[in-house]
Amino acid sequence: MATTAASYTTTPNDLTPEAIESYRQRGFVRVSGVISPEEVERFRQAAQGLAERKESLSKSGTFTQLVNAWQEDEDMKALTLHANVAGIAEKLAGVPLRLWHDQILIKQPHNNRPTNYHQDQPYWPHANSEHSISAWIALVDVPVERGCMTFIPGSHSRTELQAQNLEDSRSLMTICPKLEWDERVTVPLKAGDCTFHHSRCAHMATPNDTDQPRIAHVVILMDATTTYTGERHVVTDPLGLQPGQVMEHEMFPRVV
Ligand SMILES: O=C(O)CCC(=O)C(=O)O
Repeated sequence: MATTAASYTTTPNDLTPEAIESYRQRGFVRVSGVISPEEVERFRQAAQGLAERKESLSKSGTFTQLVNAWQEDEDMKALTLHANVAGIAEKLAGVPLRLWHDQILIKQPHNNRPTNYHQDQPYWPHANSEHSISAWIALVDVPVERGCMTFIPGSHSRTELQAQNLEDSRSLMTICPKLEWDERVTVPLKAGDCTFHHSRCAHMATPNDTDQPRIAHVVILMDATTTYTGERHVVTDPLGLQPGQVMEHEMFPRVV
């Protein structure tokens, strides 16, 4: 399906210096219309189809989690490597990026479980990656009641924190009590809109209290210079990477 740049509300060229500055100061930004309405329909169907064929990595009930969907489905590959999403991400990050991994995250209706506060970076076997960024793309309308994201502005400056326990709603605030009193910003999205967040920006997602599934696709990009630490991770474990090597591999293509 041919899609022209004109059908996107926001392209890399539309990003204002204020939006880029806001992302760098706060660690997240909302960007509208990163994919077209036709693409929303195509990618939503692809995500739902893959969820019927593939087992969820997460068994917690928080969400159905399908990691590296781009390896299993051509339509999901088109979304994960989408030039508009990657172009905006690279402008926000300000450095060349490569794919780390993607994940479809579906919160089932009335799942009754928030995604607890955490930073992403502490779970990853990465060094030399100061600018990693996630594009959280809504494939359905996501009002607050369907499981949208909430961010703690400025928390991406906390680079010293250990990995948080996702099963414990108090974990992040126990590790870093100061964050308890910081502002929190909740960001509902229309289908086709996206939040971009820095990998150290603390965030959570509300439960899905509606009758419709919440379907999001997250494209996670890392600095092109990222090196592998050797720590265990489901994405890198099968690849035979050497600790210290730059993460140049066909699983981690450059995206722009
Ligand atoms: O969508 C969610 O429930 C959480 C997403 C998340 O934690 C992330 O994209 O880093």
